[in-house]
Parts: sequence; C-alpha cells; structure tokens
Amino acid sequence: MTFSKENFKNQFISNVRTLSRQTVENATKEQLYEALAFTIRDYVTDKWLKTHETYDKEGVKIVCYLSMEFLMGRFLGNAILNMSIYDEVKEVLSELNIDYNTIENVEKDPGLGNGGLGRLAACFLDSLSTMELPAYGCGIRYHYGIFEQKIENGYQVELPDNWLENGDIWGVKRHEYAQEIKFGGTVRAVKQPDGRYKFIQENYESIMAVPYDYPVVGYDNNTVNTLRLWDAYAKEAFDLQSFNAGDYTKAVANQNIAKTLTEVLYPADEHYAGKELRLRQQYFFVSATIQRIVSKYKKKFGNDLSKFHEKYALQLNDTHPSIAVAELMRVLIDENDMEWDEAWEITKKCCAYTNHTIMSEALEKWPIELFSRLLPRIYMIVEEINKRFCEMLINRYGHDANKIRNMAVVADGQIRMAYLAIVGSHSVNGVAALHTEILKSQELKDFYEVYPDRFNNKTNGITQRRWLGHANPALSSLITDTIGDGWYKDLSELKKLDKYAEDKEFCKKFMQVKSENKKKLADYFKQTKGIDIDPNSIFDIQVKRLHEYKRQLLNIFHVMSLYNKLKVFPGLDIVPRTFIFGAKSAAGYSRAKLIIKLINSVAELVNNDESIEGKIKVVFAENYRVSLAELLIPAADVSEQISTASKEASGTGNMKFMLNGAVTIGTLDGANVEMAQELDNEGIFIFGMKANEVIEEQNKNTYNPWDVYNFSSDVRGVMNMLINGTLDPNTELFREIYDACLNGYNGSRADQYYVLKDFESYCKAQQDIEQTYRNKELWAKMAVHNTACSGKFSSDRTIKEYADEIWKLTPKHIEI
Ligand code: 26V
Repeated sequence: MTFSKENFKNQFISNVRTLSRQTVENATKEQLYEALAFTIRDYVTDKWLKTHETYDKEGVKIVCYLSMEFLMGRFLGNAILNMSIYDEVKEVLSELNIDYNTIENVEKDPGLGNGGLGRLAACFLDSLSTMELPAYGCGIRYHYGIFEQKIENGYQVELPDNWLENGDIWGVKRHEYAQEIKFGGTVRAVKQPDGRYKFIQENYESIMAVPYDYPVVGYDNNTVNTLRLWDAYAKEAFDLQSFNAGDYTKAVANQNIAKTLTEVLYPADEHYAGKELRLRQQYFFVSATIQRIVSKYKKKFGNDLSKFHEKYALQLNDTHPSIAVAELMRVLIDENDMEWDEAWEITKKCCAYTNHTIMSEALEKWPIELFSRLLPRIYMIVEEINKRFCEMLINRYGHDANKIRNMAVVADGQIRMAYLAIVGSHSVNGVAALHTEILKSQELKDFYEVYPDRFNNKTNGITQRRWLGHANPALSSLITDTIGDGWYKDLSELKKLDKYAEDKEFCKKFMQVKSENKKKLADYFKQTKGIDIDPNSIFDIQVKRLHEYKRQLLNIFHVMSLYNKLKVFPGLDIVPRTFIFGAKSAAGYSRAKLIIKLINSVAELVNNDESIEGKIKVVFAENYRVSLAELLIPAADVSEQISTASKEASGTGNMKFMLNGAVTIGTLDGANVEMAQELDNEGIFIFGMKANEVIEEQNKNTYNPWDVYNFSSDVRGVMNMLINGTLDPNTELFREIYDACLNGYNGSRADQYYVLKDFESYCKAQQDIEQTYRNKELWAKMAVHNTACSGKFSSDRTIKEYADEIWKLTPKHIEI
C-alpha cells in the first residue's frame, strides 16, 4: 500500500467510523488518536511483513539486542516522521479541523526503562532500522513502566504508570511463538550409553512466555525491524491436579507468579538489590529469546547448530541479560546434544557485553543460594564455566589465590554477572572513550590483562530523527533549508553549518527558533504549574535521573549562592536565569528524594521573594520522561552535565542538548570529553576535577571539605542556609545533606562526590557563561557551533561501529 494523501484521508475517516462509531467532527481526541494510529499502522504493516519475509528468504545474520529496558517514547509521531509523511498527515488533519499535536499528546509514553541505558536501546533500534540492519530488540512487556512522578509539598510521590490502560495499538501478540520457561525443581543426571550425562530438570514450575511484537520503522526506507517484548502467562489457568487434591495455594501459585513476573519495571537504576523477582525477569526473557532463535534457526537451517553464530549475534545491554551465556550453553548441550567445547566456542562467538556503569552499587552479584534454587541447571553450568576459567587462570598465574578469588565468576557465596558476561563473550565494550579507559585500567584491569583483544570502545550516540527531526521541527526546517536534508541519514552533514556560525542572518534565525521553543516551554510551565518564567532569561537545564554522582546538588548550591548574593546586593546586575530541573529518584533512595525536596524548597523561596525582582527562578519539571525531554531540550540555552569526573559512563542527554544548540557546562567526564574535542573547546565550559584527579583523591583519602568551608564564604553561606531555617521551619530537614557534605554520613566519606571541592570552579564557569551570554552574537555563534559539531554523536555512527566490529552484520535492503 503506497501512501497518498487521498487514500490516507479516506482510511482515517473510515477508521474513526468503524472503531468508535463516530463522525470525525464528534469524535473525542482519544478516538481520533486511535483511528490515526490504526491508519498509520496499516502502512507500517506492509513494510514489516516484507522485511521479515526478506530476512527469512535470504537467511541473513540477525542481531538480538537483549535489554531489560527499552525507553521508546511515543510510537505514533516517530512512525510518521520516519515514513516521511509528517507534512501530509498534518495537512489532512488540518483539513479536517484537527490539531495534530493535540492528537499526538493522547498517546501514553511507554516508559519501559529507567534512564540512559533504556533510552540508548531505543535510539539503537531506530538506527538499526534506518541503516537496514537486521535486528530484534528483545525485552520484557512490563505492565507498569517507570512510575509517574508527582510533586506534593515539594516531595516526590510515585504513582503507578499503567501505560496499557487504553489498549496496546502497536503491539501484536504472537501466541504461535510462545515458549515454556522453567524455574526451580531439581536436576537428575542420567548416564547415557556413550558414557555422557544427560541433565534433566524435574519438578519445576512452568511459566509461558508469549511475545508481543512492536514495529521499529526505519527512516525513508522499507525496513521495519521488531521490538519483541515477552509477557508471562500461567501454563494452565489452574493446576487441576493440585486443585483436586485440595492444595488451593499451589493451584493458583503459578498464576500468581505469572502475574507478578512482568508486572513492573524495577525503578532503582544503578542500584542492585538482589531481588528474586528481578532474577526471574532476567532469566524469563533471556530464555524465551534464546529458545525461540534456536528453534527458528533449526527450522531454517536444519538441526546442525555448529554455524549458529554465523546467523545470530547477541548484544548484552549491561549485565542484566548476561545469564544468556549460560542459557545458550544449556540449550546447545542439554537440548541439542552438543559437546561442551563446541558449545562454548559458539556461545563466545555469539555474545558480546556492554558495560554501562562503574558505580559499584550497580554491580549485579546473585547469592548462590537464590540462584541455584531458582535456576538449578543454569547454576551447574555457571559452576562449570567458573571451574574451567579458574583452571585457565591457574595455568597462567600459578596458584595465586588472591588473583583467582578476585577474578572468579563464583566466589564469596555469589555469582558475579559482569565476570560471567566477560568470560562468555568475544567483546566487552565501554560507552565512551574515557569510560573504556577506566574499565581497562581500573575496574576490569585483571580481565583486560587476560583478554586484551576483547576490550573495545563504542561511544554512545542518539538518533537525530527523534531528537532533532521530531523534537525540534522548526530547527530541522531551518537546517534543511540551509544545507539540505542529508543530515537525517548522515549527521556529519551538520558540519556544513559551521560556516554559518559566522553568518549573522543565519544566527538570527537560529536564535529565533530557540526563542520560540523557549516560549513554548514557558507556556507549558504556565499551564501545568501556574508559574511565570521569562523567555528572555537564560534557560539553564539539568534533566536526568537523580543521583548523587550526577550532582544536582552542585547546581542547586550555585543557585543558593546566587540568591544569597542578590540578598546582599539587591542591585546586582546579573542576566536573568531560569534554572530548570527534571529528575526521578528511585523510590527507596532517600538521599535523592531529599535533594528533590531541597530543589523545591529553594524554588519556593526564590520564586516568591520579590526583593530579587525575578532575576532568578527555579522550576522543577514534574515527571521527566521522553515526551517531556522533547519539549525541554530544544528550549535549552545551557545544558548541565556536571557529574563527578569518572562516574558518568557516557551520558546521552549531553548529546541531545548539543544537537539542539545548547551550550554545555560540564566536567571532563563520559562523552563530554569527546564533545569538547569535537567542539575544539569552543562553546563548552569545562570545570572541576579531572577523572584521574578524582581517582587519585579517592585512593589517597586526604581531602577534608572543612578546608573548603573555612576558605569560602560562599560555601559557608550555602551550608548555613541548609540548617538555619531559611528554607524550612524545620531546621533539621536538610541536616543530612549538610552532614553528608561536611562530616560524612552513615559510613560514607564527607563530600564523597566532591561537590564542595568543585564548587568554586563551577561558579567561575557559570560566570563565564553569563558574560558570554551578554554578547548575543558570540552566544549565537557558539550555539550554532554546537549543532554543527554534533555529527559524531549520532547513534548511526555508533551502530555502524557495533555492526562492523562486533556483530559482523551487513545491511539488507528491503525491496517493495
Ligand atoms: C542497574 C539496575 C540495578 C538493579 C535495579 C534496576 C537497574 C536498572 C539499571 C541499572 C544500570 C544502569 C546503568 C545505566 O543506566 N548506565 C547509563 O548508561 C547510559 C547509556 O550507556 C550512559 O549514557 C550513562 O552514563 C550511564 O549512567
């Protein structure tokens, strides 16, 4: 079915009629959304079928991107943009007196991820389809995504996010591919005539995994790949045997497990908690994926699995799916009679592991007790992997007990999932150059020594289709009018804009777009929060998960010190600024929640103090999510990327802001380092300790924040404000933050993320920014320069590197 405006219009009108028995004039916006989504889905379906038909017929190699999280954002707008029918759809709707944006906003934002890692997976899928690379995203169909955040009295309150409430228009349920997943029970070894053992899992409980497929539409081509999310169902609604025997509890137990398994996404990002349900989720989707691809392979290529790795690559998005190493071994050995050594070679050739954090709290280590009880056969395989790995180490290093204990996959009563992933993969990558270097020289030093060839870097990227094309249509048009539309598929084209940084006319237009985007955001805050912000003020934005290492505290301390200055010198000539924060905190992370309260208390104080004449304002944007990011990022003048150096593996928000012409204030951390390089240090304001200084300081442990306190009256002012009743009548409310900064709290070091240590340097960089902003021409030049230099940070570039160097995957053009 080819697209024509006329056909589209008729189909849309007819869908409104059949789906909701309404005329277009009388239909609600929800009904209109549904009809529009169905209409678009029809166009997608043709390409989708053709894509898979081609993959099947030609037996191409496919990558499975295994991830616990896919933070896709809304489907409709993205599909329309990628099919290049945005203008036509908008026109048809306006002919029918329908405002496209109102309809688009009806769609619930599928928040099946926490933050950077989940959004990266979504950007990767977009790039894979656009570059015509055969791929599946494989994950879990959580019924509840990341919680919806409300701010009540300055505190975060979490509400369930029932994203499926109004149906699931984009998901296609595939009963025919259901897989049985086995938990628990015992393993019986049976000696076979040839002397080998066969291992049989018995008395287990079964859960059925049923996939839902979602289309991933490539830009301006016919490729539609699949995001396959597995949902859990009880094998039999009732276990009749138990029921008849009077064991009601057991009879419904399966049902309960099935219900809870895919119920909710774990919302604690970068914090490992060792919860049984989480391990169940991991094995559930990994086992379903592997069983499915092995059986599909056999159907296509026969029962000989010796070339399996030539047809499937498995990319492990962090350690969460690293159980895949053992599950693939199990399927090859137990279910297909392969010998260990051959299975091991194939497994290593299939698997590749991406590390996304060096935060030790995030390291997954499962207790043997739990792991072996839930996955008895998988545990045996992990033990065997560990035994062979340790033997290899002994061969190499002799009986160096410390070395072996430090590196073992199973030690201290735990299974270390990162080590399992490294040992069972042919590739281990970090997500920015600095991050990979830190992995090699610190966290994974021992493994780098043993497997130097496995380690490589893949600097993250973002899709320009969503983060410029869709999020910032006005800037997209300006760019396309100036240098053509090649940037949609090749972001390095933006380099051509650099010469326009000198062109006053162009810069003026560029800043006009920014100004319009700022007005739109100001309207949003007026409508949703009733707050007035000045579109002419500097929009300074920090949006990301709330975490101490990301240092939202540093930002709000700077605001507090500015406020203190304005109180002392009311006439102080500063450029008006609006500080915008957006962040969800893990529900159980009390320090992070207190920081949210602090930001809101500062906002309350500053926004209502007439004596400072509105020179600074603070806004907490509630419920930060993909769709809100699409509104916020295009409106930013200043992008805050201020993590403690060495702690942020890459960051991807930093790239989105840069692409949209914001100027960064940041540390030399994660991908900021590479951004500064691309920019030639123009239009980026770097401050603070370097990664090696942080690491050295951590080792020395001689830093005393009281020295900073005694030296700086600004710091004293801010610290006092935390406990002197200015922010809250309860003077003890923020005592914990005060103590964490100055004295250490609950066993952690004083100022462990060096907020006070970097404070002065940060304030200096903020002053530089203000001075630069006063020079409108210089500022515009820097903004344009940022967009022009952001080409490297397309996820297309990242995916090409993965495909060429790790997956050995070639594009397959889909002909219609
Ligand atoms: C860990 C856990 C532990 C158990 C509970 C749920 C949960 C969820 C996520 C994680 C790992 C989070 C790691 C992560 O998101 N890292 C981020 O990855 C981005 C993409 O590579 C990168 O840009 C960010 O710098 C990095 O923090």
